[in-house]
Amino acid sequence: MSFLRKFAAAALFLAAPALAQTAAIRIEQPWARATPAGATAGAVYMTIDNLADAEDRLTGVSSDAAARTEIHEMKMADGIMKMRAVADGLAVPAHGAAALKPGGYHVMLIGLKKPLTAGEKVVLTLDFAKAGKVEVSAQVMALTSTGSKMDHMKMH
Ligand SMILES: [Cu+2]
Repeated sequence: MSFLRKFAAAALFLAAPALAQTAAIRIEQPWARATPAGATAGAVYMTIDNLADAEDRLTGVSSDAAARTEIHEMKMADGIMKMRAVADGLAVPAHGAAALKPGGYHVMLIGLKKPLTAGEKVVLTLDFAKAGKVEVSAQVMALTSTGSKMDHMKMH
């Protein structure tokens, strides 16, 4: 009975969907915002879970989708939203998570080779100090900014 239970648990584990993960790092819901025509930069968001007993650090990101890829932070400074590249990476606490989301941390794609189009995917390689390289496929979602909604309302 005990053997069967163990076997069932192992089978369940093997049947788990192939998420982007190493033993220690799990990426949840990676997504990017579709870019308007002519835009040369785009942002990618996700939640990084660290299942390990030690802190890890996202030290770099690369992608074939853009000329350059940076880890950015958005912050209010003197009443203005400003973004800048984080100097020494993004810490992911042990048994914790780091959230990349609009208005905060994000992966910045600079010099897009083509616009990010809703329904497509953008592939990134995340580089962690301890876990190493983790490939992520981010879903591109429709562009919904307050600005475009207002423009749309004005048309009616
Ligand atoms: Cu940015």
